[in-house]
Amino acid sequence: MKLVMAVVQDKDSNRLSNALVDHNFQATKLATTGGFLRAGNTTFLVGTEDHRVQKLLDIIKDNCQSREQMVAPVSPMGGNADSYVPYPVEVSVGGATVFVLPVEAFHHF
Ligand code: 2BA
Repeated sequence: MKLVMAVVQDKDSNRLSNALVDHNFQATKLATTGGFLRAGNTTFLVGTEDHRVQKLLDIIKDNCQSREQMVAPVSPMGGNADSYVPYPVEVSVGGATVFVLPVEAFHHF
């Protein structure tokens, strides 16, 4: 068994939830925050059998798109002014950042 953790953009979260239900994957959604943009994103936890992992990755890939996002400059107050970028920078976010972890035990009481 594997635990798949997928960080996706909030905009894709409902579509992905629906697709997972349609394909009989059980998931838990966590409201999370990206460490770089400090904006909300959604992390899905999905436990599944090894032979269904590829199908799950395909569903995530099909339902999460990559988007350009502007990063507003953050004041260097008290920090290092050398790395301060005084203008907005565009970064490409997503579609999804996915981790696949082995599961040692699974209990459903
Ligand atoms: P954030 O940390 O808010 O990052 C948003 C986007 O900003 C990233 O998109 C990437 O394009 C850019 N970015 C992140 N750190 C950067 C840096 N130090 N310098 C320049 N650009 C940077 P994604 O790579 O698609 O990541 C989307 C979200 O997935 C991340 O949101 C974070 O919540 C999660 N994530 C990505 N890689 C991760 C990792 N190795 N471990 C845990 N979470 C991760």
